[in-house]
Formats: sequence, C-alpha cells, structure tokens
Amino acid sequence: MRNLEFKEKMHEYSLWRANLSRAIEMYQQWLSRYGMNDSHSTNTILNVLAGLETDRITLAFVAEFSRGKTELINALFFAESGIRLLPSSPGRTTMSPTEFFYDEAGGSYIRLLDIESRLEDVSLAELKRQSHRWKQFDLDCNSPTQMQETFKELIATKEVDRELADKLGLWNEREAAAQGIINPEKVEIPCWRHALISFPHPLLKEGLSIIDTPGLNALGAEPELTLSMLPSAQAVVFVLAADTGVTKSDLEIWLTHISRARTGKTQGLAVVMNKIDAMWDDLAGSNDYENSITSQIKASAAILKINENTIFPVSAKQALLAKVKNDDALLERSRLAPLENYLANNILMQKRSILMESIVRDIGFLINESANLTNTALSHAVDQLEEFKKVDFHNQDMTGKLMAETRDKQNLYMANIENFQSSRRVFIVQAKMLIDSFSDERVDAVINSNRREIVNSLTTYGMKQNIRKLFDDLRDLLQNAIGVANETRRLVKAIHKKFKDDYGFKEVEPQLFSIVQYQIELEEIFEEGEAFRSSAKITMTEQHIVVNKLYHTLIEKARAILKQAHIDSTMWAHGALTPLMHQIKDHKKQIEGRLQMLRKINSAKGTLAENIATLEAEITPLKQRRDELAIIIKAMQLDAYSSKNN
Ligand SMILES: Nc1nc2c(ncn2[C@@H]2O[C@H](COP(=O)(O)OP(=O)(O)O)[C@@H](O)[C@H]2O)c(=O)[nH]1
Ligand SMILES: [Mg+2]
Repeated sequence: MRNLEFKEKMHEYSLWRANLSRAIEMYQQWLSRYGMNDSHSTNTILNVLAGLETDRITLAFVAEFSRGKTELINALFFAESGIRLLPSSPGRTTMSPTEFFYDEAGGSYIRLLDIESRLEDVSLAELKRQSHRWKQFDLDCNSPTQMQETFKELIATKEVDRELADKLGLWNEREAAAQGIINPEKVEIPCWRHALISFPHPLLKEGLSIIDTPGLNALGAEPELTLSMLPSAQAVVFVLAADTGVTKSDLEIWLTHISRARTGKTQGLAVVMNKIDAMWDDLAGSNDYENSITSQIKASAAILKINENTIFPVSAKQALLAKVKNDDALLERSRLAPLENYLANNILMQKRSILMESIVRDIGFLINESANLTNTALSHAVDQLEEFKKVDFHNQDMTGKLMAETRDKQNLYMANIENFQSSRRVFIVQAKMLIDSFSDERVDAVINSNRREIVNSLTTYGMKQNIRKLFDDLRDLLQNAIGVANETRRLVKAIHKKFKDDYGFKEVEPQLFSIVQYQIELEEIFEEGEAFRSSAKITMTEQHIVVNKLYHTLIEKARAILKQAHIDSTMWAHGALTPLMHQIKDHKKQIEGRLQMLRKINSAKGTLAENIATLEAEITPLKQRRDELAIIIKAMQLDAYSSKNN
C-alpha cells in the first residue's frame, strides 16, 4: 500500500485552516451586522486573516553534503513525477540553499541569486524583496523532463580568480592541497548563492515549503540561514548517512547549527540515518544487516547525545525507486513510512496547535467579550420583560415613576461618559510614553551609534566587543521600558476598578502589556550569535566577512524584536480600553431601549397581552444574535478554549 499519510494530513490541515478563515470572516460580519465592530477589532481580525492566508509549513533539511538530502526530498515529496526531479548525484550536489514553495502570483520558476552578492552588506531577506536581483528561469510543470533539465542550473559552477573565491569564503587551501591543487590561479565555485523555486505541486500549493541546505560550507558562510531561516521552520530534518556514520563535520553541523540553536525552541526535529541500503551485504544476509543498522544507530545516538529511537533509518534511494515503480516490497524495505508518519502526525499536529494558540491569543479575548455582551443584553431584556409584566400601564403614577427612574439612569450614564473620557485622556498620554520607548528613532539611535563602531572595528575581537555593547544598550532600552509599562499597568487596573466600584460595571480582566517576552527573545539571539561565532569553522578561518554578516543578521533580528514590541504596544494601547467603552455603549443602548419601550406601551394603551407581545418581540432578535454567535464559535472549533474561559 502506498503511503499517503503526509499528503492526506497536509490536505486535512489546509482544509482546517480554510474553515477557520471562513469562520473568522463570519465573525467579522456578525460584529458589523450588530454594530459591535470598532477599528481595534477590525484590525485584529484582518491581521489574523492575513496571517492565515500566508501561513506555510516549512520543513528544513540540514546535513553535510552528499548525505542524500535531495534524494530524500525527492522520495518524500516529488516521487509521483515519476523521475528524480531534483538533481542528486555523486559530486554534483546542489551547493546553494534552495527553497521550494508555491507562489501563486509568480507562477512556476527558479530564481537564482549571484554568489557575488555574499560580499554585499544586504540581508537575504532584503534581497528576496528585490526581484530584479534574481535571475529567473521558467519551469514547464507539464513536463517533468523540462523541469529536471532546468533544475540542473542549480548546480552550475564557474571559474573565478582565487582571490575572489577566497573573499567569498569558497577557497580552502587545506582542502585543495589534499586534492593536489597547490596555488591555483583560478578556482571553481558555484554560480549561485541561493535558489527560490516555485511550482504548483499539490503539497506546495497547500502551503508546504521546503528548505534544502547544502553542507557545512554554505551554513558556515550564511549566518542568516542558521539564525533566521532554520528557526522559523516547523521542523528540521537532520540527515546522516549510514555508511559514514557521524563524521567531524556532521557533528559540527549538529552542534553549531542544530542542537545549540534549538535551546528553548519547541520546533520539531527528525534525525534521519539515510543510505541503510549501503549496509547490505549479500554474503552476510539479513540478520547481519539488521545488526549493522542497529549498531550504527547506537553509535550515532551516543555521539549526538540523543535517544536511539529518535533516529529514523531509511534508504531514500530505495524509497524513490519504489514509489516510481510502485514496488510495495521495496518501499517497505526503504523504511520511509515511519518518517512520513512522524512528519504527518507530530509535525503537522504540532503546527496546528501552535496556530490555534496564536489565534486564541489574538482574538479569543474579542470573542469572549462578544459573547458576554450578547448574553448580558439578552438577560437584561428578559429581566425587563419580567418587570414590565407586573406593571399596570394604565396607572399613570406608576408609569411616570418608571420614566423618571429611567431618566436618572440616563444621567448616571452621562456622568460615566465624562469620567471615561477623562480617564482615557490620561491613559493616552501614558500609553504614548510606553509606545515611544520602542520608537524607530530611539532604536535606530542605539543601533546606528553602535553599528558605526562595529563596521569600523579592525579585528573580529573588536567587533565582538562592540556587538556586546550594542546588546547591553538594547537591554537598557528594554529595562527602561519596563518602568513605563508597570506604570501603565497600574493605570489600566485603576481605571477598570473605578468603573466596577463606582458604576457597577461587570468585572473585566483587562489585557495588560508585558515586556518579558521581548527580553527573552533578545537574550536568545545574543546567545545564538555567540555560539555561532565561537564555532570551530569561524574561529579557524577568522573570516571577517562572515562575522560581519553574522552581526548584520543579529542586528536585524534585534531590530525586528523591538519593532514587534512597538507594533504590539501600539495595538494593545488601541484596544486596552475598548471593553470598557463597549460596556458603556451597551448601557446606553439598554437605557434607550427601555425609554422607547415605555413610550410605546404608554402611547398604545393596549391590553396587557398586547404589551407583553410587544416586549417579547424585542427579545427575538437578541436570541438570534446569540445563536448566530454560538454557531460561529462552534465553526471555529475554539470550544475547548471558550468553555475554559466562560
Ligand atoms: N546508497 C544510497 N545512496 C544514496 C541514498 N540517498 C542518496 N544517495 C546518493 O548519495 C549521493 C548524494 O545524494 P544527494 O541527494 O545529492 O545528497 P545531498 O548533497 O545531501 O543533497 C548521490 O550519489 C545519491 O545517489 C541512499 O539512500 N542510498
Ligand atoms: Mg542536495
């Protein structure tokens, strides 16, 4: 039986995501239908929808070259093309990191970035935004052979002066000498630094994206890969080869680019022992085969310091062949299924719960509030109905008294409004101070003053001292913001308490703004940067250009964290008092409704039964509003969450 687990699970995942988007859109329509929307909720919902729209599942394959990463990707995802779609052969392995995805607007293409761009002080993320910097080759997706031909461009090489190769970090005197090349004038280097490949494969269309990284050389030269791209992948697949075991450079990759960079990350990891077929020996038979696989796994697990049963033994070569030839027995022998199942079940399920958590964090509060307001409005209307049922509306005194009471309530409401507005004025001043703590001007001032010193450092040691200083300054910036944030928290709490104590508002637990998460993130990237810098590869070659790139990456990451703090605090400040405002508006609606009702009944002078019918008619639309919301919440499948919080 062909194993379709991953494909099915991926499809299920993307259906689930589409349903969720639809339910959130319904919620937005519901809010506007009942006049309950405001700019804060609209922005929040649009952000969540945009996030769902661009959501991707990224799997990164990391290993030393020639471990069979590309073959494994072919076997896992592209076997039904019937051919070996991505080039994988001895010696001529891909030398640039390659990303596979589907870009609906751009169609099918390969975009390649010149290797010389490594010399520029521009991040890959920035270069990705400049499409004119990439050389494009179109792909004909109806022709796997045309695609296969075009993919060969990925492994193109050219001869350049040794000096340039050296600058690019692609000249290694010792390695060359080992191959008998001494003091050459020209050196062969890969043409491309990075490849982006878009084509409408069903899995890619459903939001899967794959990063295929070449060996240690490229990882060591591109800090952005280790520090930015790999951490944002849902899972890293680390590939070893059974015939080589864990070599020195495998271990270096493992330590520098995977295990150390993973501290505190919840991201998935799969360690694959590929090429088990190479352990087969016709003379020794299957018992021996099992034993050699087991002992290789044991040895590797011990070196990597991981549990033996977390290593997946596979033969990518057999798996690809088996899938192309529909050979079930061979597929069984390739042992691909357990790895596929792991990716399908653990990784996809984990991704789903992470996405759900972030959605609940972003709009759970809004939904709860909507439910509360709706329930309050309904129960208020029901109470009013009960109250009015007992009233003799033909008695002038009684109705007059009711009218007067309601007018008193209206006055109280006016006082509320005034109070709220003055509280809000105070809040806005305080919140602005908080938001300004992370303003571009402040952050840029800190970064730019340090950046000059970092760039001008003559030695990597000097650079290191200066980057430390930059992080110290950024820590100070956050530390100062904590004082302001605490002040803001106190104010928000006080405002809420006042409305609860003085005006009998329902208790609302206000959302508060916290800085701790940004502090943690800043420390993490500092630590990762230190680990990368002190890795053997960098210290050995003392590569100024790589260290420079590393610091560039660190600075951009630090800037991104503070920018996020700025965005989050702005969003928070916009929304912090809206629940109170909603309650006030709600009171207003209730009072107006009551007055209107009293007038109606008074002027109609109908029978008691007629009056009650009028009152009951008021309740029907409220029930409808509540029931619609219940349906929407159910469709979001946030039930577990909302029952916990109600
Ligand atoms: N025996 C054997 N060879 C394999 C297997 N997977 C890949 N190879 C070979 O290993 C070499 C490198 O494979 P490739 O996928 O290009 O490795 P990459 O550099 O990690 O992407 C190629 O010659 C492949 O044919 C496998 O499962 N068994
Ligand atoms: Mg490869």
